[in-house]
Amino acid sequence: MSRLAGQTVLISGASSGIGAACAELLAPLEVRLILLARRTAKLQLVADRCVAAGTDLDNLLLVEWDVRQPFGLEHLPVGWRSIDILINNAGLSRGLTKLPAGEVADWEEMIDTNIKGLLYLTRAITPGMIERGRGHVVNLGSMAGRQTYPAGNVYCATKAAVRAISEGLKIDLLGTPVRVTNIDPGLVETEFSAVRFHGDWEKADRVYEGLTPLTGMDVAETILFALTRPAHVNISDILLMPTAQSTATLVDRQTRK
Ligand code: NDP
Ligand code: 8X3
Repeated sequence: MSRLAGQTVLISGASSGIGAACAELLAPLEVRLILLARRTAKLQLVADRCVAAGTDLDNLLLVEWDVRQPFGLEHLPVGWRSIDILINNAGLSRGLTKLPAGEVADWEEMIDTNIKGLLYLTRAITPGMIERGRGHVVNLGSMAGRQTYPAGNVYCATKAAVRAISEGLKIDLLGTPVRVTNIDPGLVETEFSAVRFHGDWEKADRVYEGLTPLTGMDVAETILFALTRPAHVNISDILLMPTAQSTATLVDRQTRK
């Protein structure tokens, strides 16, 4: 029996990339999975892969939701509201533009998704964790939250905010058994850069050109490690990056031919 058996896990941003990899990795571990995102067709594909990996259909709930909306448990069916693990993964960057030329709409989308979306889910779900005496919140920050890079301005700021929120939540949960983990990856090849460049996949591919980036599954495996430590162990903070990356801007592009 898996250490996580019987636990209910909500993954935001489960339709793609790191969130989808988390769903697939957790699928054979006898958990109940709530997969949340806006694109339901993509969520359905992830759900199909979870079923192929071993999840029972009864243990799978797909939720079409935009995290920029304030969230309440009433948006989940009765029977799915006792969440043990929250993976706050939904997030995005928009644009790579110097601040004086920045698009206000891009800033708002990043701030509303990466900061406020994470806060809404956390506010709705952590009181039940405290009440039931168990829970784990995993927040997807980024190396970008530790090191601001040129034209990264607002995206980097949102990820610095995630880091501060993770620290603050850990402090505020002291005296409860609820755990908090902040995960800061470097370059991960997902839809991330295509979203950043508003669908320009050629430009997106150039971000990962010449190096072997992390995969969504590399990050998911790291999250699983944190989730499966004994109850008295809180993995607070993880920075992981490709071997071919040293800082937000220092990358060796000779490693992938
Ligand atoms: P993807 O673009 O592949 O996945 C992003 C996910 O977030 C999608 O499932 C998307 O679903 C969801 N999402 C975005 N906006 C919303 C919204 N308003 N409401 C609900 N869901 C939303 O990127 P990644 O997997 O790479 O990104 C996952 C997280 O990891 C993000 O927080 C990102 O900042 C972070 N990260 C990524 C790194 C990278 O290099 N890729 C490195 C470090 C951190 P949908 O569009 O269907 O709603
Ligand atoms: C995503 C990593 O360096 O592309 O957070 O911003 S980076």
